[in-house]
Amino acid sequence: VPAKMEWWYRARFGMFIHFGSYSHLGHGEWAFYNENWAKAPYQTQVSEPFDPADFDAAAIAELAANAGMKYLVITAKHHEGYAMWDSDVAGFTDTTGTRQYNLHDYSGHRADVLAELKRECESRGVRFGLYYSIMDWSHGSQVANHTTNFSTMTLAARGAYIADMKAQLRELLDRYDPAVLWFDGDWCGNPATPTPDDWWIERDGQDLYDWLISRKPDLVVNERVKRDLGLGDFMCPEEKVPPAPLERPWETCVTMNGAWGYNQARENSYRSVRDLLREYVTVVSRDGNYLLNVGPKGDGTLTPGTVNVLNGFAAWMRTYGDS
Ligand code: JFZ
Repeated sequence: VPAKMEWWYRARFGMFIHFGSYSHLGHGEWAFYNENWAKAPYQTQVSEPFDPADFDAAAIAELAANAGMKYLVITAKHHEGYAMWDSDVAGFTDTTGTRQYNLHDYSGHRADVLAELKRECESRGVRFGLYYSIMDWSHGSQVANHTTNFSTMTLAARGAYIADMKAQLRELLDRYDPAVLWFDGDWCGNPATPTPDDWWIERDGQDLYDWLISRKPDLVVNERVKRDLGLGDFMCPEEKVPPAPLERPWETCVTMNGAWGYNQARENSYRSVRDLLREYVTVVSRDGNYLLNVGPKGDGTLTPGTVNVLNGFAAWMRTYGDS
């Protein structure tokens, strides 16, 4: 693997965290979409009460480190567009256009949870990464049909959106210096029958990757910087374990209980520690990385099921893991 990925390749095991203003709804990270996001008052009803007052970065980092996780990727922004940092990029306001749609300006939460978590991770030798959704249901260019449908955007609208997105990514790189940027949310509905006009899909993905690397040469980026085109530094099959090593470095991301964002209905559906450990060992035996997801509740606390799994990995690692 390229020199910049040596640490990532040896790490093998990371923690994924889906945490955002959807978390206090308890319906997973697509709660906004399912609750008909386009209704403006909805945003106020839903995001206002989000207050991760009990988010304990040290406790989370400690559980990750003890479980043998060598890196962590947390949602800086998921599809609904709520930024988990104090973003100043004008284009990302709430649907009424009056406030920046983020943890600081919209919900009035003072703490910088991403900075806290980065500090607690790195002091324990756990590298810090960020998930960023290319789709943003709050951005003016998309809120109408609350999905990124680049194929229906005008060239000007797409250019403006990409400029806003790069401005937010610049904030994340400058303020949190992430080791990994994990993208999702496609550039469009991937037009079913691409036309010669769709040449831009690949160009924008490659352009974004090149722009990121020019700013941070050792940044590790997943292929979903533009999905299915083999871009980025590693492949990310989701909830799937390939039968054999893949042609490029790869990482599979999995949930403990079928939910990425906290979903109250899945609280009795955790996979056993044994099952998850077997999957972890299988992934590593096929030369892959294993990104195991945690979905904190709205107040920032972890569920008992989550803590049980992480402690189970820690017990196994004490016996079989490498230091
Ligand atoms: C995406 C998100 O929509 C989801 O909310 C979560 O963040 C997950 C990690 O990523 O969901 C996907 C993305 C890609 C595939 C499936 C679900 N895929 O390629 O099969």
